[in-house]
Amino acid sequence: MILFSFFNGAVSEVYNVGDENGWNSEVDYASWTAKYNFTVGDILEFKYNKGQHNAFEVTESTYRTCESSSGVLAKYESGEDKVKLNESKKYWFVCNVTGHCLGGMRFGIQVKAGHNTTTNSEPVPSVNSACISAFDSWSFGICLFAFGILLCLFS
Ligand SMILES: [Cu+2]
Repeated sequence: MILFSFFNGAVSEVYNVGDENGWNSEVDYASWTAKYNFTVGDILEFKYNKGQHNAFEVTESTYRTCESSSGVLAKYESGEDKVKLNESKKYWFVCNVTGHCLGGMRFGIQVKAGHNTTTNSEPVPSVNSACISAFDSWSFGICLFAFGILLCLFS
């Protein structure tokens, strides 16, 4: 069960946004996103020079207008931002530095439910049963040990 959870955890992918080019004005993000299938549990990593860019998760209308006075869902500004894709939905990202969104630093991706969705409901019961079975064999060992001492004492 532990191995099973571990295996499923290892399946999630980390996508470096823009691949080796990173997150900047020179990349065509429409063709970058077209290369991959994003699944719930995957991680997007935005790499850029802190302060020169940022990554905002926004609504679709904010993505279309690049007008970020509203519709901002999350802000990432560290320069090495890891964004976990927790939901099966359409995600929209823009750079909020003036002119960058209109200049092409924006993309939308469809995140599909997949292998990880079934595991999301799984970990609690599987960990519990793993603990219970571990405890059972442990206490069984103690019983054997105690029984062995008793045998020694009375023989
Ligand atoms: Cu930018």
